[in-house]
Amino acid sequence: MDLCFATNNKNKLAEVSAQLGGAFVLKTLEDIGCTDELPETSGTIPGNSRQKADYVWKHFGVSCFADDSGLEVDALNGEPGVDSAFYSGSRDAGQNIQKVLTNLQGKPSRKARFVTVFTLVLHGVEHQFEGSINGKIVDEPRGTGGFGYDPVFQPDGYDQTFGEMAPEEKRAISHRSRALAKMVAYLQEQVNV
Ligand code: ITT
Repeated sequence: MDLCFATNNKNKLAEVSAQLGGAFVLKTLEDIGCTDELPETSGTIPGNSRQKADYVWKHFGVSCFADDSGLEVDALNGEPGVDSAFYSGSRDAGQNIQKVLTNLQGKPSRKARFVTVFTLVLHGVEHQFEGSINGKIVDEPRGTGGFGYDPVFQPDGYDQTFGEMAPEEKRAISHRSRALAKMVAYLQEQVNV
């Protein structure tokens, strides 16, 4: 079946399409003729995820899902959290990482987690699926893989940051893949794919 992934983030699209395999035909916003900026004004990750999926369903009538994600750092009271994309005031990953590292200077804890909330709107019926992974913020960026904060996030139990991992290694354990696995299990119960 066709499902639109309501994202403008090419890295999210690549990670999700690699994991979905052939079971669903993934449509992009471009495929459905959506060039609008999707709303993200709720102030929470689940709320923004819902806003993006609802917008596509209401305006385009297409079954779809959205991903809102963020990095939550304990010593920064959960920042950057819902503000992860624009933490430094720009989308530049290097500047966002630098702000996290600067704000963490002198803090005893470097514990953090990545969180993803998917909102699926299937023929108008909405469900949410969450995935997360715990880890820590390393002292300096390491690796060139992934995107966003991946070079400074080292998952618990691993020596490498997400930025140092191969795409399939990140995919095996990531917040996004955990949320996606829950959504795919739900979809397989609902529809004959
Ligand atoms: P869409 O809203 O179009 O999906 P976006 O990039 O604006 O794309 P978010 O609002 O969810 O997505 O912003 C989350 C930000 O958190 C994202 O821009 C990255 O900087 C960061 N992020 C999300 N997932 C990540 C991951 O798997 N690895 C590293 N950083 C991630």
